[in-house]
Amino acid sequence: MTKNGATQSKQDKIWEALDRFRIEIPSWGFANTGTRFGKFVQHAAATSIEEKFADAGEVNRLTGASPTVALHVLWDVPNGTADVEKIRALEKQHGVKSGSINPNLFQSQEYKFGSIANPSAEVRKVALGHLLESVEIGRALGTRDLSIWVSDGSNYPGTQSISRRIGWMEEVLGAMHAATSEGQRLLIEYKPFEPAFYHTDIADWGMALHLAQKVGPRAKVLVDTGHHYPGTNIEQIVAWLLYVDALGGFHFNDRKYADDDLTLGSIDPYQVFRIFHEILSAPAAATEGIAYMIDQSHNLKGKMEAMVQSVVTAQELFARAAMIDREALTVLQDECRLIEAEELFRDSFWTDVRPMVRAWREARGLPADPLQQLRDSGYVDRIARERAQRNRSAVSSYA
Ligand code: AOS
Ligand code: ZN
Ligand code: ZN
Ligand code: ZN
Repeated sequence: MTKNGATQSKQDKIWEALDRFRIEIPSWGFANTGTRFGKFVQHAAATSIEEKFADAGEVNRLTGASPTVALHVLWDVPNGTADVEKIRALEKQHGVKSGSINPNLFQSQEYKFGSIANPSAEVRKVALGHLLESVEIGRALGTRDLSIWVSDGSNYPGTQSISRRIGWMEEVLGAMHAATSEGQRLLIEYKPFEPAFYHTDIADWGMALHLAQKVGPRAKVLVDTGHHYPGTNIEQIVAWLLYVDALGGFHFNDRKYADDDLTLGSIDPYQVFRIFHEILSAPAAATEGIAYMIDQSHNLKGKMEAMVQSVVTAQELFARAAMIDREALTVLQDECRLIEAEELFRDSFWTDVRPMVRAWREARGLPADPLQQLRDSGYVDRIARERAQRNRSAVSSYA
């Protein structure tokens, strides 16, 4: 093939990949968050579901790749039932749809010693009630995924029965699964520690996979990239989950130390590239339903800017992974031509795809540079002004 021909086919691969790549953004990524040491309030942060939909809609308008927004039951849908009419109106107004439904099993005082793994049958019942409400919310809104993150665990050896808690979780999640309908899925997330520091009830992908397989066919595993010990080979976990048809989706974020929730690819973009490569190497049928979601918390960075950066970075890394000549790579792997295989792999990673992504954006009628467009539009200044004003009047009306 001529040099031009080769470039052409790379461009085709990239455009085709970008046309189908979508990543969900979390409503909580637009809200004020911080660490246990303090919260630095940003005037532009969203404080209501209306503002979160507005911000998510703006990110989607800029990137064309984030048409759904993850909702958090307690924070976005208080009282346990969705105001479907109101949410439908917001979806229409801002051009983004509701995405995964995220129950909250970690904030209520009742959950001090656990939610679905709590030794008290009473508390487990409360947790199940909340999960069933979440299933209902998902059904009412017509969304597919329910993302379950369980913060349960213990802080000191000997203080809880690790094994009995497994059975309790199986029971509750089994009952939740039984309540789901055909088009719904249960995504089970794992995390090694925090807030529990000795044992966490769903600590790794083995435990999440067991629960998913135990509770039923509509349950899958959710991989949050920040929820691994340093050095964990996450792409290998992804390859295994794909192999056993149990990969439900991702919470993307980056980390340097623990569950830092930094913007995707900010510390180790090569890892995201390697994850995408495993997905793109798997049979299409196994990867169709994968939910790509962002789970980040922007403490110091502007929320809108951070979200646009993340979506754009995801697109660029997906494009780079899509470029790999997988047929050629397979030959090199089979013949154990190690250096050539590695160089072929690295060549895609080191290719600056930004001009090609830019051309794709222009061809699709999207802003060529979403971050610049965000700046030029004055959106952040405007919401900062409006929301600061509104917060001031809210405060003074309390006085
Ligand atoms: C917590 O560490 C998990 O990443 C959760 O997925 C997520 O941050 C939470 O569900 C948001 O409510
Ligand atoms: Zn997560
Ligand atoms: Zn995380
Ligand atoms: Zn997390």
